[in-house]
Amino acid sequence: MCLRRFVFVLSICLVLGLAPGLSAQPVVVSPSDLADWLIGPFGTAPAVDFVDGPATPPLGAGSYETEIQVAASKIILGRNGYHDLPLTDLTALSYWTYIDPTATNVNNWYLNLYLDADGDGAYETRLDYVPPPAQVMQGGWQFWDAFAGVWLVSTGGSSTLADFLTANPNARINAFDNPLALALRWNMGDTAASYVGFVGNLDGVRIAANGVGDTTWDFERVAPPSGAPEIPTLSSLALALLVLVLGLAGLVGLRRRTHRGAGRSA
Ligand SMILES: [Ca+2]
Ligand SMILES: [Ca+2]
Repeated sequence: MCLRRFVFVLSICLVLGLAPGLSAQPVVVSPSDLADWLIGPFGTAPAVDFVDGPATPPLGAGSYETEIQVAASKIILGRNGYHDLPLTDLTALSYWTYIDPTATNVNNWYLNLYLDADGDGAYETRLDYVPPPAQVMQGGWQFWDAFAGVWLVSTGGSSTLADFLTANPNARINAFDNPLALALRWNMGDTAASYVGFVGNLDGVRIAANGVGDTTWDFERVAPPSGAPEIPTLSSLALALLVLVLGLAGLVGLRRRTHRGAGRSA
């Protein structure tokens, strides 16, 4: 393979070499700027905080942590802005979680999606995505592709989003069922005791939809200074490496031309 072709192929690989579930333009969510996230307790407020770490989060240096200490304690992180969106326009929905090694409860962050299943403007169905318990581990970040996963259906049974759309082609996201009008919301905790003992984190939440955009939110204890670039993501590191490779390729080409020129003039 000639050098030019090698550089081209490497460029494509590097640019496409993003970690799963990370769009190219993450948005930081921090205590000083929640970036339109609505975060609040339900029942007894659990211990929650924006923290550094743990370990190496999928984006930036920090994440959002929750510890459930008593029954009927829950934290909700939600977004509006997706109300009335046809479900078929949703193209990605994923997040990363970490469960602390000391946690005595390994139930995980779960996601609610509120729907008008028949498209008549009235809510009637909620889908719940719960990371498969058999895949959950402690002490490491894990990626969950809710868009491709299996969801519990409030009206009965379980389904992937694709199968739900086949059965309900007019389904639209509908936020009217809950007081905060959050069509999409991540939850930790419950109205019962089933999450007591959980200690864990959330980061790298991605929602992509036609007509709305593709955004990954990066939860951080401290927002980057205004105007400062965020801590490099894999995509920006890939681009930096690409620039380095192109620069080296240019130097090699220049040396070859210089060498040939010297040979002809000798
Ligand atoms: Ca983060
Ligand atoms: Ca309806």
